[in-house]
Amino acid sequence: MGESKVDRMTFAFNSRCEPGFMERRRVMPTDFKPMPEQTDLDRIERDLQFYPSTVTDPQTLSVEQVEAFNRDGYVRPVDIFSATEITEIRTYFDDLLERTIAAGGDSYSISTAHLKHGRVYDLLTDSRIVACVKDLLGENVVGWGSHFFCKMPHDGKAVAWHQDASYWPLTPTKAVTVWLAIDDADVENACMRFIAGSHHYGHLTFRPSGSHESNVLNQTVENAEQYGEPVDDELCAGQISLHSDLLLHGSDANESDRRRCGLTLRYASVDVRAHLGWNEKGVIVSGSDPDGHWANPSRPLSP
Ligand SMILES: O=C(O)CCC(=O)C(=O)O
Repeated sequence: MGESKVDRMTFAFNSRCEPGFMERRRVMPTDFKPMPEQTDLDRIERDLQFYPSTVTDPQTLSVEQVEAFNRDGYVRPVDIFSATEITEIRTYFDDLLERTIAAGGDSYSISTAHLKHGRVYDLLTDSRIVACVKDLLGENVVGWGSHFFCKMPHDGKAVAWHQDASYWPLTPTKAVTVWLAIDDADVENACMRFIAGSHHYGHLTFRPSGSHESNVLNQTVENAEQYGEPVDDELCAGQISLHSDLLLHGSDANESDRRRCGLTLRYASVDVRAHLGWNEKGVIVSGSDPDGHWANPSRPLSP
């Protein structure tokens, strides 16, 4: 499950309207696996320690929320979309899910969606969401990930306790996940759970998940409660939470009759370096990228 497709750059020559004019256009790779091989990750020297937010004059979050992020590793809940807006987003997602399932995918397989779907790119770059992220990461921010975690009723899938940074070929750990509730998410339909303060422990030991765990991902941190208090990330549709890439989190299987869909949007400070070609995913959503490390792809045309 490597990133070989990503590492192989492909280029196409497209003719333009003017006779005899050939434009050299780069074809952006879009087929990234959410979980690189462990052997590939092990080859990368990563700095996996918590970098607290240094923002002292947040413009959208409060000073207390920034302090809470530094102390607890998360901020929640934050109102973003109105009922009308999130209903439109849900209708869009329902259609995308239908198309995905018809093409052989499932409710967890829509990832790196901002490179394929213009509507998801719009969510990644939404100014209200980015404003919150900037208050944690500072002015220069790249949005590089988008993955729907859609728990269908009784689908039996859990997300074992894990740290996002453990999966990612990024260094240093200055990344934040925004979890946007597409559906209402509560204890009954298996909302995400955090272990408050667990981001202060650095990179924690994990084991590969066993098949009996029906884990959506593939790492499990044992005895998570030893690192802090579990917190239910209950959100109304249209709200977000934001969590550090080192915070332990996960979710149980959805035993209810209600769907629970969330869209994870991943951001990092632009000084974070991406390996395995992941810099190709990064859209500059605020400020600038002085080193030009991130590819900053444009909005995809397809819905
Ligand atoms: O949606 C969930 O239950 C888990 C999401 C998650 O693991 C993540 O944001 O990395």
